[in-house]
Amino acid sequence: MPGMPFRIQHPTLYKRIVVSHNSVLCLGPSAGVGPSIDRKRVSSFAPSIVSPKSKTKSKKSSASEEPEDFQEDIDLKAFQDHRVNKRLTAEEKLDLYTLMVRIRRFEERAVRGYQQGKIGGFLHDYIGQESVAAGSIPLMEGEDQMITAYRDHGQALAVGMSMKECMAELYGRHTGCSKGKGGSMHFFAPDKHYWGGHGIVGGQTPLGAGLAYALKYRGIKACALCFLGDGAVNQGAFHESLNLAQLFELPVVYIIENNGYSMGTSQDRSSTYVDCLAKRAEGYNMAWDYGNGHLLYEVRARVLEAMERARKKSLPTLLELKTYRYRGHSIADANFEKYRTKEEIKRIRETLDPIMVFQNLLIEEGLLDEDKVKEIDKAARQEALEAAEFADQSPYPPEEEIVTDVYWTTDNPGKHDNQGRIFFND
Ligand SMILES: Cc1ncc(C[n+]2csc(CCOP(=O)(O)OP(=O)(O)O)c2C)c(N)n1
Ligand SMILES: [Mg+2]
Repeated sequence: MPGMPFRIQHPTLYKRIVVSHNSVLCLGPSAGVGPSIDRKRVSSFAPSIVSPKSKTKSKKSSASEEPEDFQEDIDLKAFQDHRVNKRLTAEEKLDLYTLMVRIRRFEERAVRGYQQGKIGGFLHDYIGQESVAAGSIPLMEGEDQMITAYRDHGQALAVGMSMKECMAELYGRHTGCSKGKGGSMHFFAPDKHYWGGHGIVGGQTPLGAGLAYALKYRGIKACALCFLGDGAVNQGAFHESLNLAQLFELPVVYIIENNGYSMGTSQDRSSTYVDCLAKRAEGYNMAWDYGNGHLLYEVRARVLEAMERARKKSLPTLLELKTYRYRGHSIADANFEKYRTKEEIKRIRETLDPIMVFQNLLIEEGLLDEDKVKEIDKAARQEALEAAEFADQSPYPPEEEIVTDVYWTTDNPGKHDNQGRIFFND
């Protein structure tokens, strides 16, 4: 609320100038506008200073241009010593690595199913972005909740949904997590505090505020994670959500998974911004942060700080994590090398692949070796294969189910009046 100190984190991923460890650079709103800024501290664990990438209006870029975002000197070990990572046991670290490998092998198997004509509709894969789900979701505890957009498979596996129920959903089978009626974009598992899977760009952002509102209303100390893409930041609903989240001081963490593209449109062509997208939070007097989403340790550190702000102080945060998708917007996007260069994709794969980076760190930490890497990979491939076989052999939803699970009130007659009264007359 007014007067609240900001916690400002300068973009740390691209155009990095390493000056010294733990030195920081603060940014405030343009001189003369905006509320006062606490310039004392960015973050005790910020590894380096970065030079600002100032930009006030959109610039057209074509696939032939050298993207300015990807020429860096990145500290791949950043945040290794942050308390949230230091407290991890060897087993837990291996679990996080395994989760990323499982997500990738699941997605690859799903792509194959799509190409074989076994999966209809859309299929948006998460390959390249695994560290965001694996770095954030396992930090959920107690009554924490989460919600995301249609690129939802990684988060689903991260909350503990099985490959079988996820793959069956992709195949449109009744054994799927949404009974085969949701498909790729509409995974659901409320019992695991996973509230979807939403196909309308930005549509999940007011719902994310709603989850946080419900927690606060009921006096529960927990937070809601709400993931969105870089393309969703220009939706009106998102800005209404930010306004209400700060106004009501809701315990919500908005995580922009900035993979650089909205379908075939680059961030530069679709958004005006200064430095980064998360800085828009200043317009709502909201805390914000920005980081390298390729690095699992960094994701954990930044997400934890935002979750603690939500849980302990009931305050929202807008956190942007820079990430990348290697394949097309969906598997039907055959032109994914047309709106960006092959070199760009290759460079990210070779230098920042989240699984490769974490694998190297764990090898260095003495927790992984070649045999263990192969073993984890083999198990993940086998699990994905078995999930595809399970999906293939599962039945389609019965005809009579075509009208169920559309409106909650139709499936639960008589209960809606009750719900309404509880909410509005309390
Ligand atoms: C309200 C709305 N407008 C347009 C679309 C079509 N659409 C689907 S995905 C997408 C791009 C979103 O990109 P981004 O938010 O960056 O997510 P990403 O696909 O990169 O994960 C668009 C425009 C939609 N689903 N909903
Ligand atoms: Mg995007």
